[in-house]
Amino acid sequence: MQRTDSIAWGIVAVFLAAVVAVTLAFGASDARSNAALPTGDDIVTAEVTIEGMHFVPNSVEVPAGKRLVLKVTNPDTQQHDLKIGSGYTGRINPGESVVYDFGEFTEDAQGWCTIAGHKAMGMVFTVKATG
Ligand SMILES: [Cu+2]
Repeated sequence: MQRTDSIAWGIVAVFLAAVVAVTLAFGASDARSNAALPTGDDIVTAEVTIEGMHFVPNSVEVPAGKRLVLKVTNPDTQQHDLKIGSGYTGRINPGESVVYDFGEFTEDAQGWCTIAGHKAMGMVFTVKATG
């Protein structure tokens, strides 16, 4: 009886430890999240909406030394995404938003939607590095 209780509590403890580990691994370090835009002196944020095969707005200025964090919202009826350099939001489902930290920019950069044909139809986004 005593021994069975100990084993049961041991299993519970292992399970809880696993949940905490998974939460830390996938919560804190993931650049993509559905959270609200962060704030801070070292961050430039913008809300970008996809409308009729365009990003609105389709450009943003990022001063030197600041990180660009975008909230991209897709109200369209099909998936879209946004890739700028090595930064990538991943596919954004219809009706969903993704907050993504694209990091710092030392020079101008162009981004686009990677889904076939969308870039040619106007889904491009310009980052202007200033300062
Ligand atoms: Cu697209």
